[in-house]
Amino acid sequence: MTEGFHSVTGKEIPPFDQPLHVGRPNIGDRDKFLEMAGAMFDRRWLSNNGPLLQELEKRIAAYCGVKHCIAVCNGTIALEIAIRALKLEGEVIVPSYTFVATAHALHWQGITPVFADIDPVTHNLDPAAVRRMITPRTTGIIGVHLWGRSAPVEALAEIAQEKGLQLMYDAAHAFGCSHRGRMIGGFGRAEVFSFHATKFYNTFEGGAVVTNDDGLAETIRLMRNFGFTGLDNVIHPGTNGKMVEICAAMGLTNLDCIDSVIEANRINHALYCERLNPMPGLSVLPFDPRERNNFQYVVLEVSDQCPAGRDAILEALHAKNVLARKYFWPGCHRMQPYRDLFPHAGLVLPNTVQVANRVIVLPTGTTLPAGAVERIAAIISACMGK
Ligand code: T4K
Repeated sequence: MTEGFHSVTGKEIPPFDQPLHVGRPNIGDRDKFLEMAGAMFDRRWLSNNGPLLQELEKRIAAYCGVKHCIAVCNGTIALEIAIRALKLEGEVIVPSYTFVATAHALHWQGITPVFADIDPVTHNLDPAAVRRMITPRTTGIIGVHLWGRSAPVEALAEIAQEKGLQLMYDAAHAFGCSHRGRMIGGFGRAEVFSFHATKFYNTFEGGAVVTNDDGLAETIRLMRNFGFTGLDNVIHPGTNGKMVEICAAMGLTNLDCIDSVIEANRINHALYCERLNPMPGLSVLPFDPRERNNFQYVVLEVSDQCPAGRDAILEALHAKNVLARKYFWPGCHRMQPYRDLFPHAGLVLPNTVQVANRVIVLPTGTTLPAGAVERIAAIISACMGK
C-alpha cells in the first residue's frame, strides 16, 4: 500500500503544517508569569535563594508530601548532587533503559554505572536482575520511575536494606505521580525531578532533589551553593547548582495550571489507547488508574505481530511531520563511553534490548492540535497496510 494512503477512508493523509514534537512545552498563564518577572526586576534579586525560589520549594514539597525540596538548575545537576551527598562511589546499579543522564551523572563523578535489566512489562528495573549485578564494589542503586510509572520501590528497598546499599531515585519523569497512593518524592533516601522544558511541568530548565532526611537536605543545600553558609564561610565542597528566580517564576506559574495539563495529557492518552490498541501488534503502555499519573509519555510498543516494523512506522510518522521518538533507544549501554567500557553489556540486558527496539514515544500535551491523535492513528494504520 502507498505510504500515507488511508485504506479506511481511501484518502491521502496530509502532513501536519507544523512539526509535532515530543516534549513541546506546556506554558501556564503568561500574565501571571510576566507580573512575577516584573516584581523580580523591581527587587533586583535574580538568583541565590530568592523569594520566588523559596516559595516554589515550599509548594513542591507540599505537593509531593515531603519535608524538603531543594530546587536546582537542572535534573542532571540534581542527580549529581544527590549522588555526592549520598557518598556513592565504586559501582552503582542503574537501568540501561533510561535517558543517558542517569548514567552520566555517575560516570561524570568517577563512579561506574552498572546496568541491570528491566522487566519487559513495566520497563522498570527488575529486582532479580539488580541482585545479580551486585558486587563487593556496589554502594548504591538508582531506580528510575520510567515514564512516570513507579519503580518496584518495595523490592528495591528490601535489597538495599539487606545488602547495606544506598537507594535513591531518578524521578525525572514522575513529578505528580504516586505509588500505592503515596506521591513519588518520598521514596529511597532522596528523589530527583527534572523540570526541563520538555517535561509536562517545566521551569524552562530546572530540577529538584526532594527528601525527608533533614541532614541530607542540609548537605544538598550547601552543595548547591559552593558550600557557603553566611557571607565568607565555606563549610562544604560544593558546586553552582542554583535555580534562578525567572525559572522559579515559571515553576510557580506552571504549578497553578498543573491539573489542566495532566487532564489534557490524560485525554490524549485515552484517545491514543482507543485508536491504537485495536491494531494488530500495537499497544500503548497503560497507567494504573488507581494512582496519580501525569500521562507525560505516550509509549507505543510495536511487537513482532505488527505487520509494519517499528522503524517503518516511525519513518511514516516523520514523513507527515509527526516527530515521534525512539526513547530510549538503543539503551545507555550502547552509548559512549559505556559502549566501549562494557562492550558485552547487552548479553545481560535482553529485555532492555527488546524493549528499546519496540518503543515509539508519541506527541502529547496541551499544544497538540484538535484531531491530531486521530490523524496520527490514521497515519500508523495506513503504513501498516490496514
Ligand atoms: N533522567 C531522566 C530519566 C530524564 O529523562 C532526564 C531528561 C534527566 C534525567 C535529566 O534531566 P535534565 O538535566 O534534562 O533536567 C529530552 C530532554 O532534553 C531531557 O530533559 C529529557 N530527560 C529527555 C527524555 O528528553 P532530547 O535530546 O531527546 O530532546 P530535546 O531536548 O532536543 O527536545 C525534544 C523536542 O522537543 C525537540 O526536538 C523540540 C521540542 N522542544 C524542545 C525544547 C527544549 C520544543 O518544542 N521547545 C523547547 O523549548 O532530550
